[in-house]
Amino acid sequence: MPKLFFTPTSCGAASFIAAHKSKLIGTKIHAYAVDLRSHTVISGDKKGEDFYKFNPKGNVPTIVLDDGTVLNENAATLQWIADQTTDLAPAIGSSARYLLQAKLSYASSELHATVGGLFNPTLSADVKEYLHQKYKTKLEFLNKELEGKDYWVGNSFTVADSYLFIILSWSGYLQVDLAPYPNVKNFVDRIANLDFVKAAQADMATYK
Ligand SMILES: N[C@@H](CCC(=O)N[C@@H](CS)C(=O)NCC(=O)O)C(=O)O
Repeated sequence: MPKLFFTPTSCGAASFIAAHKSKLIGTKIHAYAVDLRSHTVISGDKKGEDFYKFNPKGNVPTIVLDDGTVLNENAATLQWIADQTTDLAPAIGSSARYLLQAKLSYASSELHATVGGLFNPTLSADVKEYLHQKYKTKLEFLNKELEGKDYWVGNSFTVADSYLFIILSWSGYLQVDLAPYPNVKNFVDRIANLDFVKAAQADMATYK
């Protein structure tokens, strides 16, 4: 069975939440929690193993397919998960599917890269301020994009929502107030309150 390596609050959680929603965890995907400080697997039959053994980059999400292929990068892992089922992404080849790919690329290369940088405790004040300003610009853009919308692409939850939700959920930890961006704040609150998201988060907490 393919293996998904994740942590409950990092971007790896986006893959877990999507896979859990579609009941893939335990049926088509075996999930393993990782400690990203020590790069060690901390759950299941791989507990205690060096995570670099599975992914030389040492980051999550990682999916190891049955043929040994190591899939990294949210844009790829999330689409692989979406393609194991029918309810997490628009059909392959449709305009909406390309839109989803564009959103995943934006989330990864622009949003995640900006917000992720703010977790570095050694940032100089200048760089920190630069990244905060950059994040504000992205939030202003997203606030317009999400106006009148429940989901980022189309009318139902997709893997793009899972990824966007996780990245935005780091705002509290980084002391970035989302109140000035009401459509963004409503998006985060709405996704956080979906039953299947709460169920996935509760399940992730049991992996130890
Ligand atoms: N470029 C990757 C970034 C993935 C990434 O930054 N993962 C973080 C967690 S959010 C991680 O595993 N960091 C630990 C490490 O790199 O050692 C993507 O777009 O998916």
